[in-house]
Amino acid sequence: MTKRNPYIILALIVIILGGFYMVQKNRTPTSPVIVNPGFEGGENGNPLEGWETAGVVEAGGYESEMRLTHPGGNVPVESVQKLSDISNGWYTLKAWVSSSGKQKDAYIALEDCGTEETRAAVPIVRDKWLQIVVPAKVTKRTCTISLYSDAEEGEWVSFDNVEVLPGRAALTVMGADISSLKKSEDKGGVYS
Ligand SMILES: [Ca+2]
Repeated sequence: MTKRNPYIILALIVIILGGFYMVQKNRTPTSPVIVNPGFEGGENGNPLEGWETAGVVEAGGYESEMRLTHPGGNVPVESVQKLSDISNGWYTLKAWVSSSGKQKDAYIALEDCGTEETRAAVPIVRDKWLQIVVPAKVTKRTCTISLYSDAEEGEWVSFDNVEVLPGRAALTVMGADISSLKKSEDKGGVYS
């Protein structure tokens, strides 16, 4: 045992901790936790747990029991859920959507993320589930998921299986207008 050993051990500890720090720093952000992302109900039995919404939960979800539905009416309906304490960086919001096909306006959005709000329109396709996606860059460690629809009485827009994943989706149909979505659907295209 020479007296240099303590220094060697100290140097090793510094190297190991430094490496650990680098790994932590460069780690890809994890997926933010969304409460009740599929509207199958929370632990307390509230079917809308986690969401601030004037929508309703009803049967007939995407590959599941339940879905969130925005009924049409005099005022638009918005459902939101705020994600707090997330790492800054790019995220992509994904949701399965379906509608009566006559909405005036409907979209999924990421807002209040520190950058400009981004949206993806719910395609005008009747009674068919489609997955739409939209990315946003988070710069203030929070971001709000918004599901929005404006439709006449008797019409409806549904949402299910909401996800937010780290990374930026690279999609050609992203933000495309409805006519091009319809065209790409006719060609057998998918939206995610
Ligand atoms: Ca569901």
